[in-house]
Amino acid sequence: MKASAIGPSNIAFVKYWGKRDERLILPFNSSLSMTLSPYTLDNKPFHTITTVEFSSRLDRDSFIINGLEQPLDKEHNEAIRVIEILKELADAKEMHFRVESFNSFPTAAGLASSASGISALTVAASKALGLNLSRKELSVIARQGSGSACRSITGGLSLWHKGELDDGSDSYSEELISSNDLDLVDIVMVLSNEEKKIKSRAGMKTTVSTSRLFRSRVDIAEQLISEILSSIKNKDYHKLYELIMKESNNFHAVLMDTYPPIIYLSDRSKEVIYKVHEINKDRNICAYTFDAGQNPHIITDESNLDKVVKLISDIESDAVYILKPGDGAHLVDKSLF
Ligand code: 2P0
Repeated sequence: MKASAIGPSNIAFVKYWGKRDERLILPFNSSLSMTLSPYTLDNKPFHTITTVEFSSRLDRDSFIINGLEQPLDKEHNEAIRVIEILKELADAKEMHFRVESFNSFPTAAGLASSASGISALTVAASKALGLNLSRKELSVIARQGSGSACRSITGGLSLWHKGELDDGSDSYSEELISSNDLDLVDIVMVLSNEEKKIKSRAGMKTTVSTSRLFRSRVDIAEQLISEILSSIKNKDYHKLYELIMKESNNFHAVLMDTYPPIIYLSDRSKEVIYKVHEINKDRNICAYTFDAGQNPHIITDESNLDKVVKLISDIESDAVYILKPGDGAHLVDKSLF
């Protein structure tokens, strides 16, 4: 009863921020993201790989990330929640687990490590327990570990339907356009490996209870998603990049409107914003978008990739990862133990 899976990261074009149900992780608004390839263009790994074993012979639960045993406390309840749900489904409550996970990109720097980690865990653990779940079912379970993880269960352009039902069964991610049919690229610039000061989970809770601007974000989300989808389908990249940048700016404005304010962008992030607008002065050929961290994702398309890479090369950064769209979390043969 052992299986391994790779979980990819994803970058949201319309972001998730704020829960209408904290326990089931049900969002106020639907969100739209691009799942990222697990390897960069120059073949560097950019994903989480996780091996899970369940056995009644194990005498305790253990959870190892990047070689370090983790305390099984509140800090890691996202993973434990997913395991508990799956054990209950498989009627395997008495079994202990061993989980080993390896993250190949900087964690907690706003690079969606919970999305890759929880999606890999959900796929590996369900297989290890002998469950044969659909993408939709896997997505509903991953969501209950960490919201954005449900979007890494599916690939390409994925829409997390916010859903209406109280039990969350209609709040899941759906792949709208497969990775092969998207010619977008994400250039991830690591300006800093520093851990963010405010975790997303706590931050979004404060936003919901204190920000007056938050409501307007929720009100425009569905409309924005359909505009972004049309611009992708029509290959109207000039429009797409404008919509992506405006959405990122709106998100960070709502963070600033949170009380006390949440400020993820650094002076260096702002330099990137100005630089991108300079690059785009005649026509938009790329967009910046920032998650809960200072590191920019520069979105462009294959025809403009070389040009954009060259134009941003004078911005100092610790690392640059160029990622195409990829598939959702999937099983692999390789095992970590
Ligand atoms: C997103 N983020 O849509 C947004 C943009 C961060 C900024 O989803 O509490 O780690 O585990 O559901 O999924 C980060 O939130 O939060 C996130 P939980 P999660 O990608």
